[in-house]
Amino acid sequence: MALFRPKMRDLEVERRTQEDSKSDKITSEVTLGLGSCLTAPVKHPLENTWTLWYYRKESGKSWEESLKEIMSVSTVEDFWSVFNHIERVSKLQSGFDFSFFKRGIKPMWEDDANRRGGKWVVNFEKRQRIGGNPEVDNFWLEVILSLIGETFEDVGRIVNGAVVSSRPRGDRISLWLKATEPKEAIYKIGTKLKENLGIKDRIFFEDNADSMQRNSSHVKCKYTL
Ligand code: MGP
Repeated sequence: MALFRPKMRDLEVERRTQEDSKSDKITSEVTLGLGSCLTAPVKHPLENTWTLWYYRKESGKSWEESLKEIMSVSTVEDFWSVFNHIERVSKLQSGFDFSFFKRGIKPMWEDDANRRGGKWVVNFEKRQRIGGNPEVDNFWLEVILSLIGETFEDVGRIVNGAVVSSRPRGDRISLWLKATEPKEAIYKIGTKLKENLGIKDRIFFEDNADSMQRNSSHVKCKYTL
C-alpha cells in the first residue's frame, strides 16, 4: 500500500498540503462543534509504527548511551508534525545521525532484528555546508516516505529502518535490513531504493557482522549495485 509517492520537487508542496489540510480540518471541526455534535479528528494510520532516534556523541558516554529516542509515529498526521519540527540534516553538525526504525528495533547492530542483517549504503559527496545543502534533506525525506508508504512491498518485511549520518567526509544514508540473504531479495530492495531516490550511483551492502568486527573505517561490502 503506497500512501504517497511524491516526486522530489513535489515534496515541499506535499508538506504544505499536509499542514493546510490539518488546519482546514481543525477549522471545520470547530465549526461543526458549535452547531452539532463534536467529531473526533480522523487520522490516517500507517501500516507500521516508526520511531525516530538521534545520535550525537556525548562526552563520557558510550555510543549506545549517546543514542536517544525522540518519538514514535503511527499516523500520517503525526509523522508530518514530527518531521516538520525536526532540524534538517543539512543543518546538523558533523557526527550526528537520525534513525527511523520500526518500533521495537533499536538502530544498532546488536539489536536482535539487526544482528544477522546488513545495510545498503548510499554515500553523498562532501559539499559546502554554508547555508545548508538541501540535497541530502530531500533524499532523507524520500527514504522515510518510502518506508512509511511501504513501497518495498513483499520484501518490505525484512526492512528494519534507515539512518542518515552527517559526516565531515560526506553524508550517508543507510537502509537497514533484517537479513543478508536471499541475494535476490536484498538486490530487489537495493534496486527499489535507487529507483525511489532516482540515483544511478553505486550503492554498497555491508553485513552488520562485518561492521561489528571491523577494527578500522574499512568495512568490506557483500554486494554492490
Ligand atoms: P559509524 O557511525 O557507523 O561510522 O560508526 P562513521 O562515523 O562514519 O565512522 P567510521 O569511520 O568508523 O566508518 C562509528 C563508530 O560508532 C563505530 O566504530 C562504533 O564504535 C560506533 N557504532 C556505530 N554503530 C552503528 C554502532 C552500533 O550499532 N553499535 C555499537 N555498539 N557501536 C556502534
